[in-house]
Amino acid sequence: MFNLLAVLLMIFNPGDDIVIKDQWIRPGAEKMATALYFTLENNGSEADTLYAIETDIAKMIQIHETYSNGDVMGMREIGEIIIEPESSVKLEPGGMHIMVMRLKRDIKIGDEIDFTLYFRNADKITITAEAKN
Ligand SMILES: [Cu+2]
Repeated sequence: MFNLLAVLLMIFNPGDDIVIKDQWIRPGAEKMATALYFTLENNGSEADTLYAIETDIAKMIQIHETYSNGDVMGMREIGEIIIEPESSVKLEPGGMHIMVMRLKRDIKIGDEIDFTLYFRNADKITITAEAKN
């Protein structure tokens, strides 16, 4: 019975298929915007999707990508990030990032800011990002 339970837990526990690492946030000023970066690792056998992020530090938060169209560079909102099985996705300057907008207070170098990331399969994962340049 206990063995069966253990097996069921192994099958149904979302576990640590999704790992978030190397998270950091740029410093920013109250009412302005800044960006959060991290690497998403999917060690599971199914794709997962990051679809929302929450934080107490900002009034608005979006998943962004950077694009170039001829000479024009810009960024735009993408609704979600899909992480294929056995692969990783890196959010970095000049690429995908989490846009943290309308800050409620200044973020200074060394500050540690909490974020909650929501995934379709892995449910929610909380991370702490240190502010640095
Ligand atoms: Cu952006």
